[in-house]
Amino acid sequence: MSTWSDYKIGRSGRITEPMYLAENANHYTPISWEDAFTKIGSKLKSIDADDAVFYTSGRTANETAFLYQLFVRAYGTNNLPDCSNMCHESSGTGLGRTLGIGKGSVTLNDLYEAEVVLVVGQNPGTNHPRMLSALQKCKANGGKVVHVNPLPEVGTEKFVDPQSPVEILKGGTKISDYFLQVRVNGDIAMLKLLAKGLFEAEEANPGRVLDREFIAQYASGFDVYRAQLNQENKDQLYKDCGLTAQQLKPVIELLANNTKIIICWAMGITQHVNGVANVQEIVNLLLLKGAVGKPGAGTCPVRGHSNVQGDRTMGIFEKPPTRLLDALDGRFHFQSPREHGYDVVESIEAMAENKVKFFFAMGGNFISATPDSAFTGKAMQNCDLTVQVSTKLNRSHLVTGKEAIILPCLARTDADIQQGKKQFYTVENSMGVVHQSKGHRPAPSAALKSEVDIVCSLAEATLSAQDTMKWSSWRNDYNLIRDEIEAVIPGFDDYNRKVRQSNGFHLPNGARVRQFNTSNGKAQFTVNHLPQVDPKEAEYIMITVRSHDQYNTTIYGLDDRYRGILNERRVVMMNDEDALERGWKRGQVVDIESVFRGEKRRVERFIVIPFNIPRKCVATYFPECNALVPIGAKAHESNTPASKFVEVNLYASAES
Ligand SMILES: Nc1nc2c(c(=O)[nH]1)N[C@H]1C(S)=C(S)[C@@H](COP(=O)(O)OP(=O)(O)OC[C@H]3O[C@@H](n4cnc5c(=O)[nH]c(N)nc54)[C@H](O)[C@@H]3O)O[C@H]1N2
Ligand SMILES: Nc1nc2c(c(=O)[nH]1)N[C@H]1C(S)=C(S)[C@@H](COP(=O)(O)OP(=O)(O)OC[C@H]3O[C@@H](n4cnc5c(=O)[nH]c(N)nc54)[C@H](O)[C@@H]3O)O[C@H]1N2
Ligand SMILES: [Mo]
Repeated sequence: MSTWSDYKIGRSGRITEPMYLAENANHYTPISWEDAFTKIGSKLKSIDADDAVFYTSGRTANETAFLYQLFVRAYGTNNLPDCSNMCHESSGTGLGRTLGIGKGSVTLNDLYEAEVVLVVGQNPGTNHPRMLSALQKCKANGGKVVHVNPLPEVGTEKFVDPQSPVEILKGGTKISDYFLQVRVNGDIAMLKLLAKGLFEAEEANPGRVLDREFIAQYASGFDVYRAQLNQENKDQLYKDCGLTAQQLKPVIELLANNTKIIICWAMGITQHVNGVANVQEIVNLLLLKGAVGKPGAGTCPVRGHSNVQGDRTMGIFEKPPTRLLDALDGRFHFQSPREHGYDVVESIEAMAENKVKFFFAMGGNFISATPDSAFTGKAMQNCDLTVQVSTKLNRSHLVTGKEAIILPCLARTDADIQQGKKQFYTVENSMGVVHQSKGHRPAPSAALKSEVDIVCSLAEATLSAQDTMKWSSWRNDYNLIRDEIEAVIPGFDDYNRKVRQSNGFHLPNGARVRQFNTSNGKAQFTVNHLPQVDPKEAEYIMITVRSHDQYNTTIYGLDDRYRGILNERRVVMMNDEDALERGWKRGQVVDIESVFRGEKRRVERFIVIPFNIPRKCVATYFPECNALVPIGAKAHESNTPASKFVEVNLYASAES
């Protein structure tokens, strides 16, 4: 199977029994559930807790996530990296510092009501199609949408609501009113220009543009922020963002003349070395307008996996707040570890240094999703035992530790019946709404276990029995797990009742009501310096993006219909003139080499597609180009791999 493409692996169906790969073996063989847990438990009991790493992807439901982090901490470590580390960690860090909560502040209603929505570094047409209906509703109410992206993402340009016959006849609505084709990583420069524009408008119209009352009452750091903004040179800012005064003018007017403003963003903002600063600069702009904590306004980091936000709320975090640990200790009578654990990049680095003996993945595809594929693959092979809880087969089952186990689990669409009773799970969406999730499809095999069951068995095989931890009852009745969550995690009062309401319930959100849980109780303006935009060591800046027919590392098809790229994923989208300059036409075969602090990484035989993208910027697909993303290129503070800023050279491939 190692020779198969990811596409083929992903299409090979589900496995229904646990599989074991012995040391030096080249095939997996079936193993009983009991033997699998015995092997895992005895390994865990034989090593230091901090030599084990427990990864989580973002599909894991609240109930599983809560029990999983409880088990891991009772075992003795905070090594709980998750896909968030590669995704919205920069948002969590930047928002936590400035607004006191690491999540967005808006609800769906706010989006409908907003007068202006900026969609920055996000491709909703492909990745969040349901959000287009919300934007369409916003526009029907008179709102305007501004799209900020190096690529003219077509889904945002034209959207046909499949539910509406009238829409289908009209050929759809244009979602974005303005498109700002920013250079890769030009967002801070652009945001500063927009802010400068607002200050100028305020001078012309004193008291009409900035929300002075909000700034005085709720914010701090305004004077320092303004003084630094004054120092910025406009010509430099225009050069860095690649936009003109003419392009920015109408957007500045929109922002100046309206007060209900929402900024949405995703990976184009977070996956940069300066990802946290990007988020903070977004907050600055909103604060100037008092556009936080009122209807129709606020922050909207648009999430990926269905429960990535809930997992964090449940305590899947390598840097847990003391409040959570104290609550766990109080409820379950043990001493949780206080030292921070490894995040994703730190886990890989620790593996490379032979410090990790055991790796466990609750879902996901660690090997393909992480940066620096060759380095990460080698690092993983240093582990003694690696275990994957999975619904589908993927590359992570083939690049493993010396021994490996696959534990197949029920998917969230499968009916989950324990002791004759149908169970349901709960998840939290991007807007902080907790609701039920229940599978209906009959499970492909009666031998499959639920994720909750797997965690309980893992705990029983590893921990000595403790009467505070009722693994055998929890696995049979998920209501009992929700009672534990209610006792430990704030905001879940009356959980079992409230989550049975038809639309679930909203978790408390300080920023939404202008209670800023920061060091001084105020929203913080921050000073963010201009980041690197030009390549220093190579010729181009590469971004890695998703196509229409994939869900992260699962490739459903080889077409990217919105971008008009068919039947091929090993492509480099490059600026027409840049291509012309090299004498290359569509179809030219090239090798891509990334350069980082003198280190070089290379992938071969990619096809050039001349494209509408700023000069010296190129785009490739994730995960095909993860081999080029250096493990050392990561965001300050959030440690998120900088997969949207890789310096690369392109070379015509040698004929073969
Ligand atoms: N169909 C589908 N849906 C998905 C996923 C999927 O793989 N497939 N993945 C899910 C997950 S986990 C996530 S996190 C989300 C991801 O959703 P997105 O963040 O929309 O996904 P990406 O393809 O990474 O696209 C990032 C966008 O940022 C732009 N961009 C890149 N660099 C910059 C920059 O420097 N500045 C600006 N302004 N823009 C930039 C790119 O051109 C691209 O349009 O989608 C989720 N939904
Ligand atoms: N270069 C580059 N790298 C990136 C990104 C990028 O934009 N560019 N994006 C990053 C982002 S935003 C993210 S979120 C990560 C994604 O990282 P991951 O979450 O690790 O990767 P996925 O591809 O979403 O994982 C898919 C696998 O999850 C398993 N799975 C699916 N559903 C379930 C379930 O219900 N239970 C269990 N146990 N398993 C299940 C299946 O086996 C499937 O093969 O990748 C990151 N990596
Ligand atoms: Mo993500």
